[in-house]
Amino acid sequence: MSSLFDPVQAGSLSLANRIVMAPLTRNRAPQAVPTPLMATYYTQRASAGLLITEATAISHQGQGYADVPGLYAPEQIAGWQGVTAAVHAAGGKIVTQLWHVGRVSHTSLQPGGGAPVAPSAIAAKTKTVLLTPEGPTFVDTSTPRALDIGEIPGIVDDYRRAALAAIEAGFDGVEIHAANGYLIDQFLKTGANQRSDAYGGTIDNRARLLREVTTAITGAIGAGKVGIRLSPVTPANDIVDADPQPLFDHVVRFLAPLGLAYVHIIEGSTGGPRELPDRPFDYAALRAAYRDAGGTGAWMVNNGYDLALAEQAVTGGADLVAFGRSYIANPDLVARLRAGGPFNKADKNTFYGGGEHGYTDYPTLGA
Ligand code: 8OZ
Repeated sequence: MSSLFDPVQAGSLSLANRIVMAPLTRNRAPQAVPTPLMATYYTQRASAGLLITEATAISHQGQGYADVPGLYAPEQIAGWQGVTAAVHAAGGKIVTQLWHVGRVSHTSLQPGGGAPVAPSAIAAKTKTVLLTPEGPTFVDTSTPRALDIGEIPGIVDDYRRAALAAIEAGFDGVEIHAANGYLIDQFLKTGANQRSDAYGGTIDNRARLLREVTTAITGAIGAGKVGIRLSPVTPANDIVDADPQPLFDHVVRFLAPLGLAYVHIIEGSTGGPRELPDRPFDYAALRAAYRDAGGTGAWMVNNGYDLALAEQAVTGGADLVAFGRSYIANPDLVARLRAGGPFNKADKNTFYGGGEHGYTDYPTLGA
């Protein structure tokens, strides 16, 4: 029987164990350029089977928060090269999470101070983070404008170019961020998508952007280097779908034959409850649909896992378990899980923005 500490193959990625550092937004990349401090942070965590970077904007338009990194300009690629080289020197594997926020943005972060873009002109009742001299400040997101259908090929191409930039930057692969109420999830779900063209209405139409982005990226860098993150029922960023089970059944049946490295599922409410009474979802059925359709990628689960729950998931057939807040506070999480603890507690006050404190100064075992 597999254990959390056994090696596993995920597409072209040979991973030393099944413990994954989940993508975590930390807002420490001024001008969207990754820094040497970020290289230190990721390298401290390189004993994970896989590191997934914080969400990384594929374009200026795709950015929705202050000081999150990008992957569309030469200086950003150079910054990421510093990160990947250091992680690889420490024996780690690292993919980057490709991100377009869609409507979850603010005019002050958009090119020319324009409105954020979305499937439909419906504002998300959610906040974004701007950094002020007083520190991180949460503000309402701006009302978006609906994308013209003629703009969508350009966005798909931004994803493709960002995937190529990721390879140039030395990443082992990419994760498509199709979760948490950002652009791809906005297209998928009825709460944000009221289009009447080929990108709205039916499940097939609402999943079109996801299919186009995935196809463009796998065509550019090879499916074995590509993972995707989905969150069928999270209410994060004010997203909702009227009937998520058939929607995500469609999505995983599309993904199955592609030969992806992995499918990454957020169970329940991102960073919150794993079960939502008003949003039931059958994750076992979702995995069965993926396998039934021939999907051979690793199945990665996430949200609120501790050691016992993670071991239980792996025993039950999950291939990888992603840890978020535990990875903020425990750079040596693999060693701590092996030892059965103890675990440092993450300090919420230093999640978003700032410097070394609460970032690279969490102690390792025995330190
Ligand atoms: C927390 C703060 C800002 C962004 C996500 C990228 O939820 C995020 C995010 C999380 O996927």
